[in-house]
Amino acid sequence: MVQQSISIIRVPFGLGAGRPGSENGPDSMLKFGLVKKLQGLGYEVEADQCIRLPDGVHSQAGTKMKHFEEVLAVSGQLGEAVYETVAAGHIPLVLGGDHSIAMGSLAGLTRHYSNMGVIWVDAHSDLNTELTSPSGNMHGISLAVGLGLSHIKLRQIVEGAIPLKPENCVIIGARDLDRDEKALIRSTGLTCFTMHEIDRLGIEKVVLEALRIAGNGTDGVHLSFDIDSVDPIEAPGTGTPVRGGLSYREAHLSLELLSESGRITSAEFVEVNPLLDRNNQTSKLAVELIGSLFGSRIL
Ligand code: 4U7
Ligand code: MN
Ligand code: MN
Ligand code: MN
Repeated sequence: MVQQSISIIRVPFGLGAGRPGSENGPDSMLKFGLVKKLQGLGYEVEADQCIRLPDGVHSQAGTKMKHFEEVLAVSGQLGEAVYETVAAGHIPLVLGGDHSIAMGSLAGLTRHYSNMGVIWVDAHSDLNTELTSPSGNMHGISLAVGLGLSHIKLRQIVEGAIPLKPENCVIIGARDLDRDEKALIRSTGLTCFTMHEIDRLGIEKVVLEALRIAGNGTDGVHLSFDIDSVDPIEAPGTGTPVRGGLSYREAHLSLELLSESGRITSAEFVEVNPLLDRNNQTSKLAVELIGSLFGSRIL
């Protein structure tokens, strides 16, 4: 991460998930010392941006994708804020909220970066579309939207936004993929390092390879970090936990390697759900992990 100023953008929005609580993620991460931590690492931190659902936006009951209108409204506002932030030369650090908000981040970022890579750390691939989604939850389609595979396009969210290229997108930590998501991974050629591959290759090799792919010829690399990538033993406070995830050490090492690379130009941390947490363990972990991404080290 280049030494500059960080602009935290809070997105207290959880309607893209199937259960409530992730809307409390941003306040919880701030409460457990995120700003102090980043300032202690030498950054100038601005934390006054907050994206709220505009009044009067409601989806029709009975449409297949739940809270479609609300997600698009929030994403539009977030996309503009992210675009303004990068255009002003600050590093956007987006705090979710559920993972549907990534549509907004990606829209704002691809308006600025003409060829952006993405590293998507998640137990899931978020590659359903409105046609394949088994749940109707918008947080399960955000990467598909980013890649231009859904009817929802990034340019509808932010004018001038462009789709991601699958050859510059990498998923790390996957262990719960739906049938149509697996088929999309095969047909698009997007790289997906499952937990199986992390077991076999080791997390260091996987992250360095991910950086090579997402960094190859790109003018920016966005990190989208879903806290459910981490094993539920360490991160129980999330709406869609899946056992067999990244260990505490693997999660930290991943973020340390991303930090050392100096290639990450924006990040979002999503799916922290304080209502489902145990002793705020997950919020505290998220703050620590963000610290690792921005250069916190043992010695
Ligand atoms: B998250 C799921 F069916 N694939 O589409 C779906 F298993 O942002 C889960 O990664 C999506 O947490 C999880 O609803 C979305 C389901
Ligand atoms: Mn996700
Ligand atoms: Mn997930
Ligand atoms: Mn989730």
